[in-house]
Amino acid sequence: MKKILSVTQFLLNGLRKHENIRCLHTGYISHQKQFVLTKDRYPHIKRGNYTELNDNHVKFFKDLLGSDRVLTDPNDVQPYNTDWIKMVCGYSRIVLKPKTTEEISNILKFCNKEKLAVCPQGGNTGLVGGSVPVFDEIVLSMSLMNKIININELSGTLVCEAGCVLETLDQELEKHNLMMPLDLGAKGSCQIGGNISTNAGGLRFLRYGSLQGNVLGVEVVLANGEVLDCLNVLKKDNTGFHLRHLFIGSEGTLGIVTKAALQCPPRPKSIILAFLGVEDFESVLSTLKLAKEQLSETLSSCELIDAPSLDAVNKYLGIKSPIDEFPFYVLIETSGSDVNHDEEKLNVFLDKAMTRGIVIDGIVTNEPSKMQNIWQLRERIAEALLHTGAVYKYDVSLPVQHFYEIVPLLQNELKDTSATVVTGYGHIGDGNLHVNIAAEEYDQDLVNNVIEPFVFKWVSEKKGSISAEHGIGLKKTEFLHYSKTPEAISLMKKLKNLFDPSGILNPYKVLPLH
Ligand code: FAD
Ligand code: 2HG
Ligand code: ZN
Repeated sequence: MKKILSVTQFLLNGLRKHENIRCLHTGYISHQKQFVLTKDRYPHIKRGNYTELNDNHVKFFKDLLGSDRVLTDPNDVQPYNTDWIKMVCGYSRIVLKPKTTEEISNILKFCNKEKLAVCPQGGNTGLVGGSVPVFDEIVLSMSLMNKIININELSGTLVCEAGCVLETLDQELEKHNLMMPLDLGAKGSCQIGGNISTNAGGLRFLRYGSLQGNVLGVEVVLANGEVLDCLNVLKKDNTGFHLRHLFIGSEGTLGIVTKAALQCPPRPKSIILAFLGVEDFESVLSTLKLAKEQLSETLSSCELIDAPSLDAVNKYLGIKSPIDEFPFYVLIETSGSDVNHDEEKLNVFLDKAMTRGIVIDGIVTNEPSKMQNIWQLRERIAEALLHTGAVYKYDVSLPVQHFYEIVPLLQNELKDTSATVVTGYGHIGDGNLHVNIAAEEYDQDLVNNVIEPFVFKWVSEKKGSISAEHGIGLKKTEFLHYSKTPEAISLMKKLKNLFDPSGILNPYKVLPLH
């Protein structure tokens, strides 16, 4: 058995390597980065009173899973310690890769008894620092829990293990003329268990609604190892408390999602995509309103891209816009069962939008490869902005009339600082704005003293939410009070204590420290 290294030895071994920024579409982009450990970046967070990993613990895990599913080599463990945007970095020394619910149950029973902290990890595409350890928590990787259990064409339901990758599930469902009720830029890496644990929104929320609505049932392993079977596949079931909802969006703090049942809509036979250029934000709002009125049941997505976001995709990924430059671009997708009917509706919408001068230019296509190219302009903004060096991300819900106001305000507020670009884009059809602030280097003082006080105060004054879809994770725990009352936070803490009295599941995440 390999000896457990000291923290310093471990860090040196693991972090010495060149780091790669994970690229969801094209593999890996080589990009050397300086690591800062979370414990140094957030010094106010203190390690909890958890047991440190020792050789006996490692032996137990190896006996349970076999040596090949227990990673302890620092080079193997390192990718699990760092998040997708390379802003948080723990120093876990071990990654466990269970294949069954029973193995997870035995792992948690043991960890609970030994008071070993655990960080559940899916595809590690989370954007709020929830998916990686803060200190030396054991990483519980769900990647090998990747079996599809059942697809029922008649009822339109899917039952699968939590580690299935979203895109793989969608590809399998396609064979049955069904689709996943959610889609997001990270689909090639994120897992359904991670999606459920973050209650991910995405690009078709407007049409299919939230995972709270689409997840029919879950199987969960609780902190003490108990298996909670709520793997219902019925669409209607009002038998008391809806326990599954507690695990949807609780970011691995209440239990490990091991299996899930989802309702899956029929795959549309006709999809049409329009990419439109508009002159000002007023016209963006008018486009959205008109699209809802005219396209009604066929509208399946309405997304906003501002000029700085499109510039970043062009500059860093070399993807060109198919139309001239505009301050804003609106992407409208329709899906239905009859291409003539859908086209007719879209033509009426476009005709009205152009005649009224709301939309100035645009292209429309139903060719799959062209649609894919256009989607890349939207889906790869997050990836493009990573090339700037450092990105501060805010994911807010706002009343739609205030949707973009914060972007010019921030551009002004940050004009004499190290921030180089402030962009706003996102799911305008759902009132969910992504504000991304890019800089060459990360500056914690700028974040603590300028950006966060400004963003969170402004959003709460406008009665928005400080997290529309990415969650609270590690990064927003101290701002939860902007979106939840003291009574709600107190009840959340009581629930956490009920489910996980030793606090071993994803500590330091979601709930405020005090
Ligand atoms: P991870 O990142 O591994 O984990 C996320 C959280 O869930 C962590 O707290 C982790 O501990 C917990 N967790 C993971 N698996 C389990 C499990 N089985 N049981 C219990 N807890 C678990 N989010 C959106 O909502 N909408 C978007 O449009 C969107 N687009 C994105 C685009 C890109 C390019 C990227 C990088 C991210 C995007 N995200 C988006 C953010 C992210 O939340 C989602 O990618 C996804 O839901 C996370 O899934 P994951 O498997 O990667 O989970
Ligand atoms: C998206 O909609 C994702 O592209 C990522 O939610 C947003 O990186 C971001 O801020
Ligand atoms: Zn999003």
